[in-house]
Parts: sequence; C-alpha cells; structure tokens
Amino acid sequence: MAFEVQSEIRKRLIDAFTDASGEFLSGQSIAELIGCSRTAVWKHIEGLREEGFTIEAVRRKGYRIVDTPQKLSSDEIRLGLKTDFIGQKVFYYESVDSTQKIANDLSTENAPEGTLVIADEQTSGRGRMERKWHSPKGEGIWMSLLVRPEIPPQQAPQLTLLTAVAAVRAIEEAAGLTPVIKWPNDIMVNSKKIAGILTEMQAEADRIHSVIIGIGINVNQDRTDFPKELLGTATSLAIETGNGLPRSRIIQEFCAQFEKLYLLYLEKGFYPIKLLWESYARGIGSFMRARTYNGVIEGVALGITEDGVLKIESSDGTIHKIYSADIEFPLS
Ligand code: BT5
Repeated sequence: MAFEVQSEIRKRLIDAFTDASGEFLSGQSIAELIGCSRTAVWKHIEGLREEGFTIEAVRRKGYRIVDTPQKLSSDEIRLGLKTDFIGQKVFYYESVDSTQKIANDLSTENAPEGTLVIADEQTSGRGRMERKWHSPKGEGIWMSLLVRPEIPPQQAPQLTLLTAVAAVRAIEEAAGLTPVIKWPNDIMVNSKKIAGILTEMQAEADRIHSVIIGIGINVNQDRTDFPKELLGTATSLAIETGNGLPRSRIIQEFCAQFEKLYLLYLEKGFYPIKLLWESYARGIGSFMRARTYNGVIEGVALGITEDGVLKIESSDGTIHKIYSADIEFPLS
C-alpha cells in the first residue's frame, strides 16, 4: 500500500501554481511564496515531475504546469482546488479495503473537518447494509469525506441528500451531463446508477463526533469492466459521455460544490438544500415500491420531510414515513 504524506512546502507550491492558473511563475517568486531556496524549488519541481506532472521550464519566465498525471495523487487533487477546508487535507492510497474505515480511524485521531481519503482501488468497498461496492483500480472515484457538523445526530441523514446534490452538480460541471437523484442515495444517468453515497457517523446520544460520507463515482469503466450482476443497472461517465475524464477535476468540483452547500446548510438549515434536492430528484409524485427492513410499502411518493424522510401515501390513505429503504419506480 503506498501512502503519500504531503509536505507543507509541496502544498504551498501546488497552491502557488493553482493561483497562477497556468501562467509562468519565476523560480524567485516561487521561492518567496513558499519560503525556501531556489535550489529547494528545483527539487520540489523535480518531485512533481516524478509524480507525472509535465512542467515547462523557460529561462527568464520560470515554470508552469502544462499537464497533470493520469494517475491520481494528493498533489494533483490539490492543484486547482478552490476550497477553504473541504479536501484541503487529502490522504491518497493506491489500494485499501475501504476508505470509510480509514476515514473512521483518522476521525478518532482528530483529523480536521474536510479531510478527504481517496483510493485508486478498494478491495472491500461497501454500500449500505453491508452490500458490496465494486471499486476497480483506476476506474472511479472512491472517497470518504470527514465532517463534524454541530447538528443533532438524527439530522445526519440530511447530509446524504446534501452530498447527492453536490455530486450531481460536480458531475454536471465536470462532465456536462445532469444525473438525477433517486431517494436517498442513488445518482442515476439513463436509469442506471453512476454514483452512490454511504453516510456513517460516530456520535453520542446528543452530539455528533464525526460524519464520514463515502462517495463512489464510476468514471472510466467501459461496459466490460462491470461484473455480470451490475451490467444492467450500473453505468459510468465514460459510457455516458463517450470520453474518459480526469478524476481529479471531478473531485475538485465535488469539494467546491460540497463546501458551498455545507456552509449554506450550517447557516440556513436544511430547507434550501431540500429545495435543491427536489429539483434534481425523480419519483416524487410517482407510484413507488419501498423495500424496508419491516416489509414492502407501496404508494405514491409525496415528497421528503424537513428531515429528509420520504413520505409515501398508500392506497388506503395512510402516510408512511420511510427512513431507510430501496425504492423502485419507473425512472424513464
Ligand atoms: C451505495 O450503497 O450506493 C453506497 C456506495 C458508497 C461507496 C463509497 S466508495 C468510497 C466509500 N468507501 C466505501 O467502502 N464505500 C464508500 P447501496 O445503495 O447499498 O448500493 C449498493 C448496491 O449498488 C450493490 O448492492 C450493487 O447492486 C450496486 N453497486 C455496487 N457497486 C456498484 C458500482 N460501482 N456502480 C453501480 N452500482 C454498484
């Protein structure tokens, strides 16, 4: 397992290139910006090259980044990341069992809010209720985000809906197609699942210690990359757009969208998020079948409550509140 620790200087160098937006930075100005000697600048530039960055060096002009590596790295994720705290600390792994587990461990070690754990591959990626999440090497975004909102624990499911909106918007911005949301955590394109969200928390009775939000987005798989059982139900951005996409761009966009929505949520509560969620959701007003722990409920979906709970009205007029379920309805 490869684990990269970002040095503070490397971070500052990446920030300087981000602010330069593709323009040249002279060796001297980099040295001043990041607080080290010109020789050290050169060493760090070489380090970035070894990671796969293509860096142009021109006499009297300086350096600029002309291409980023295909392979993910924490430096590549930071280059172009325009957030204050979401994703500002990135832990990148080549292969892990599950990023949820690592983020959980980091949370108990007091990692700061916004810490992001990303893996190129998960060997035991998981969905809700101990289901498997297929996370093949290099093909998707498998990441877990740590937040510590000061909200009552029972409101944590709202963060799943907030994350769904952030994921839809990130995909919209980075890939140019607009997915829809299927309550509570499925992101769909052409009636197939392109991304899923798993929200887990560490809490006491009345206080959240941390919420770990797991997001899986299928990016570069072609049809043959999915196992047989997912062939009819899963899709990827490459399949839907016909293009491969740099994963870092989607991750950065997700972080920016999430941060905006999260700050709005902390300031104004769930209502504005609920309105956005409803604008991307499908199935409200439709006949639905909800498979819950306690059996199957069928009826018309009335909408979601302030707490993000789904309301279904069955034919006898009873209104059921659904906290957790898999739902089925015709998507197209
Ligand atoms: C989810 O669960 O959709 C949550 C998925 C969260 C995955 C992320 S990846 C990073 C982080 N680390 C983890 O270990 N997990 C999180 P659920 O709604 O229960 O859906 C699971 C179901 O989706 C499975 O039973 C399959 O039917 C289907 N599935 C599995 N892998 C898939 C994939 N790559 N694409 C689309 N569908 C998939």
